[in-house]
Amino acid sequence: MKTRQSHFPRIKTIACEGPGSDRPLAFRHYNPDEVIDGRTMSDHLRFSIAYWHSFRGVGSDPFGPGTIVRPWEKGRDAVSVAKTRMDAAFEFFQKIRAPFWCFHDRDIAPEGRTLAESNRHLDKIVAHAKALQKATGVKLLWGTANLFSNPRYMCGAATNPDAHVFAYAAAQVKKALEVTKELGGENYVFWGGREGYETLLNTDLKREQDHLARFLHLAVDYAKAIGFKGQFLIEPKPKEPTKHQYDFDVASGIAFLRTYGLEKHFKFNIETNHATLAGHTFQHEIEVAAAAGMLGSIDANAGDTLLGWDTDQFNTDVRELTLAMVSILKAGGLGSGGFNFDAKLRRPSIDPEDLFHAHIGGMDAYALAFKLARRILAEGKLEQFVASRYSSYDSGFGQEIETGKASFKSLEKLVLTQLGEPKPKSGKQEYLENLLARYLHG
Ligand code: XLS
Ligand code: NI
Ligand code: NI
Repeated sequence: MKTRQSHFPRIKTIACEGPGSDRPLAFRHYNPDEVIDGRTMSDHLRFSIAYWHSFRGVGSDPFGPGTIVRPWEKGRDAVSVAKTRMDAAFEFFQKIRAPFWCFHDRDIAPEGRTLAESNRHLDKIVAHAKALQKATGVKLLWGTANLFSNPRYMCGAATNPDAHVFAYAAAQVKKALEVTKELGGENYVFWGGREGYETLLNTDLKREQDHLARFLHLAVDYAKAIGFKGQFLIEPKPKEPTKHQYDFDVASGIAFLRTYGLEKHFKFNIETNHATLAGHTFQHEIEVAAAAGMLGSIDANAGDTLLGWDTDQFNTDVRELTLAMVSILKAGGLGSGGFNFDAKLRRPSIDPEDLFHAHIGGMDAYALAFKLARRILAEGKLEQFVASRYSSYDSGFGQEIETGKASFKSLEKLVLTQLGEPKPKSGKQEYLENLLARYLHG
C-alpha cells in the first residue's frame, strides 16, 4: 500500500530511550523489541488500541458535547471519512508500537438506515482495514458488536422483552463474527452493555437470563458453523449503563456460564475499572478467573477512587499493575488475549499528541509492572511465604483433608486424642507489604 499523507506529521515512531530519558515522547520501560525468555516484549504484552475511545471519542460527557476535533474528521460522505479516520488510526498504531487493535462494528463503519445498508458500509471498511493490517502488520486482538448505543437497544439486546430486538441483535452479532473472522481476530468479546435492568417492576429476571444464555449458545453455534476459531470472552461489569448488569463480576459470570452449560466456550475479559465498580480489586478478578482456568484478556484502564462510574482512565499505578501482573504470570499469561487500552483522554486533552502521552504512560506502567512481577516471581519470596503458610495440608492429616480421606469423625478423634488447641500463626501482612515496597521502590 502506498504511504498516504501523515496524520501525525510532527510525531515520529516512539522509541524506547530507557528509564533515564526525560523526553516526553519516548518510552522509558516498554521496549517492544527487547527479547525476554526468547520472546519480544511486544509478544509478551500484546498491547492493543481501543478504536472507540482513541478514534471515536470526542470528549463528550453528560454535561456537555465533545471538545476534541480531529483534523481527519472532514468530509461529507461518512464512509470515506471512516476510511481516512482508519488511515490515521493505523498510523497511530504503528507510531505507538502497538501490535493489536480492537473495535465495535459501529466504531469503524457508520450505521445505515437499514441493517443491509449497515452491513454494506461495514464490508467496505473491513476491506480497508484488511489492507491496512496487511500493510502494517498490526493485528486484530478482538472484535465486538455495539448492542448498546442505538435506541432500539434501550431495554437490552439479548435480554430485551421484545423478541424482535433479540432477532436484530442476533443478526448484528452474526455479521460482527463474520468480519472479526475476516480480519483474523484472535478473540471475540461480549460486553452486555444493556443486558440488565433498571427496575424489577417491569422485569422477568429469570426469562432475561435464559434469553442471554440462548443468545450466547447461538453465537457459539454460528462461530462453529463459519469456522471462527477465536476465543469467546465475557467482559463483566456490575452496573452502568444499567442499574444492575447480569454479568456483574467474574464470579457471577462463572456461575452464569456454568448454569447454562457455556463454560467451555468462554473466558473472561477483565477490565480494571469494572473490577473496582464491583467492589473488588483488579487482582481479585484476575485471581477468580485464573482459579477457574478462565483468564482470557485484559481491558487496561483505571477508575477514580472518588468517582463511582467508569471513568476509563489510563492506568499509571505501578503497584496495582505489578500485583495484577504477578497473578497473570502465575496463571501462565493471557494466551490469545492481550492488554487492550480501553481508556480515554480527559475532556480537556484535545491535542492529537495527548493520544501519545496517554498510551506511553499506560504502556510504560505495564512494561515496568511486567519486569517487577518477573523479578518477584524469580526470587519467589512471596510464593514461598504463601506455600509455607498452607504447608500443613502437604502431608499427614492436612493432606488427608485435601484428598478427601478425612471425615468429621476422624478429625474429631484427632483433635481429642492428639492435636488439642491450634497455635495461632501471624499472617505477616505488614512484613509482606514492606517486601513488595522493596521491589517497587528499592
Ligand atoms: C464499557 C466496556 C466496553 C467494552 C466493549 O464499559 O468496557 O468498552 O470493552 O464493548
Ligand atoms: Ni471494556
Ligand atoms: Ni468499561
